[in-house]
Amino acid sequence: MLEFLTSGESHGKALTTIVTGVPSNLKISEDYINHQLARRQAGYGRGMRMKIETDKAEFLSGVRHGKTLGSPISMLIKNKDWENWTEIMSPEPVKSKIEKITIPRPGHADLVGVSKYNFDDIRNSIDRSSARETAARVAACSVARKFLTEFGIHVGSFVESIGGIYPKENYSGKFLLNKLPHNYNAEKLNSLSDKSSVRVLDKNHEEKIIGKIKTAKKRGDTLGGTFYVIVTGVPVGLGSFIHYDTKIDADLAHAVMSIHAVKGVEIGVGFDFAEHFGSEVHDEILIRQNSFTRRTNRAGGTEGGITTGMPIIVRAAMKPIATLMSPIGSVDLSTMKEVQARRERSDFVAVPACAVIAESMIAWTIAERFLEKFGGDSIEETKDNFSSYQKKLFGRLRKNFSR
Ligand code: EPS
Repeated sequence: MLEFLTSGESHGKALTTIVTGVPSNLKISEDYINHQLARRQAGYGRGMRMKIETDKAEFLSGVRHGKTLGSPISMLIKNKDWENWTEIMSPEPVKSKIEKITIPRPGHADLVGVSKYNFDDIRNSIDRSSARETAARVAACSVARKFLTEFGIHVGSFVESIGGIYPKENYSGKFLLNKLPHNYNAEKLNSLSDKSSVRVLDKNHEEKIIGKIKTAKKRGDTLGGTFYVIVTGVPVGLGSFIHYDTKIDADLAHAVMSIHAVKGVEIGVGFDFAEHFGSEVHDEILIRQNSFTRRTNRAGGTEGGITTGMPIIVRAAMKPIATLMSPIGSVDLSTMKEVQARRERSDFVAVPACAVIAESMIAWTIAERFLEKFGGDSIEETKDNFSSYQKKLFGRLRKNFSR
């Protein structure tokens, strides 16, 4: 079973992750992981912290001479900012008096964190609830992403809107209406979106969004947005309808909703399904080149909690960052009086980064279900199992149903 854990506080010494269940002999390098980490750090509207950090993962175990060993893969990502926080975040008690944070930011985990864990300093809550943790997630999930590429499965994303600014062209429609070449590789999306400072697909749209972010900055305010993640090359049959916790659409929603500040997730046309006749939205089944395909892909690549073989299409909404330079109302827990919320260094917009994190979490989810179905202790064994299934799939059904 594929599993990962992360550890680390935002201003602690480092972030770490342990990834288990990866078959042996998968080719992987620190450069591959670091490329994904750099993508997570980018985006117009991020704050000062991203100028301090250049996230780099270092393998501590599980990889030898560029290949996985099948043993737990552990990685370390140092926080460069740690040198400015050695006293405040010291694991040992310190002599100097550390000022406690007593005013929670609405929308952040500050108040719920101190309530739940019985803290006397909001710092204890801030540091683990920070989206900095997603650097460790991206490192872990990049192993899954690399694994998937061995099977022709690719993950890409783009930002659809920031602050309510949408593109003129309905890009997502291309995926939902299945207007792409048969062998479309979703990574092509990244070669376009990564060129944009807000990870959108056209220049005009980018300019409008940057204008809106500048307005937000001037107001001391923040913005959220929506993005798409697309996965191509997914085989038929990942996930299952057998139980509530085996459905891959539920897994995908969980994976994306677990990302900081994500408040909505849709698969395929999502909420739009609710507004149409069934005949207008379900994807007709066709036979092409000895396999099944669909005229459209409004279901977003899943039916009955199982992948259909069409691209997976996930859309999600991220709320605006909670830290506001022009704060809204809160309460000072040291006086129990109503005051303005505390300012704290933060981002103005992190939707482009969020899309990269969602790509990573989705790659993880697909890899989990892929390994559950095809197994294998080595990548060679997984490949044998996979290719035998793929080869026989259509013929088996034809035989089963032949009269
Ligand atoms: C982040 C690091 C954080 C924030 C951001 C994400 O660093 P710092 O708190 O030192 O500025 O920039 O986290 C948040 C917006 C948040 O609300 O927690 C990162 O590495 O992605």
